[in-house]
Amino acid sequence: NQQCCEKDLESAERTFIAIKPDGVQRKLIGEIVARFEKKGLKLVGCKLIQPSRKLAEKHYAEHKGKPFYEGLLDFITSGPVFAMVWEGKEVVSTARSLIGLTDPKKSPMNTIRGDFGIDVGRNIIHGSDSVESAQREIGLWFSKNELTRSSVTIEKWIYEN
Ligand code: IDP
Repeated sequence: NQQCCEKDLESAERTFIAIKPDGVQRKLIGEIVARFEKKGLKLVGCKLIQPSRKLAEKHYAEHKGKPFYEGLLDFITSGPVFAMVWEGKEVVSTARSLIGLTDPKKSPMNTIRGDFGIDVGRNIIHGSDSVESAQREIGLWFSKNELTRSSVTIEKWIYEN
């Protein structure tokens, strides 16, 4: 019924995913979006955006002071990023499984980084590492009116309850 679905939409877990400039330049947007869709996750917002230095600094604030920090900011601001918000049951950890490990060389095959990356500084994609980070990052990259709310009729074929 309507009430139950409205409540489900309010509480559904969301994560922030960004295809980094290397993934965009290498034409991997379609391949990556396909993997998330086929897993059963729901896309609730997306845009191609070249982030400002300020946005990149906020996004990667936890890494400030690390040796790779400045290079990471140069890289993430170097071209368009395909920013997305995905929704689903335990979507934060599910998305991290699809993405793989930080270092593509150590990341298993059949993960996005394992299949498409070699260097840690060119690892194709970002995914929030916790529900709290996801909320913070979604707020940084998207305004509320850029995100959609809809129930998808195939959900009963993906989730048991
Ligand atoms: P994550 O993206 O898998 O969550 P984090 O440790 O949060 O990994 O690091 C953020 C990003 O910083 C990585 O995705 C990678 O692009 C970059 N990075 C992390 N460690 C290194 C490094 O040792 N050298 C170069 N870049 C790094």
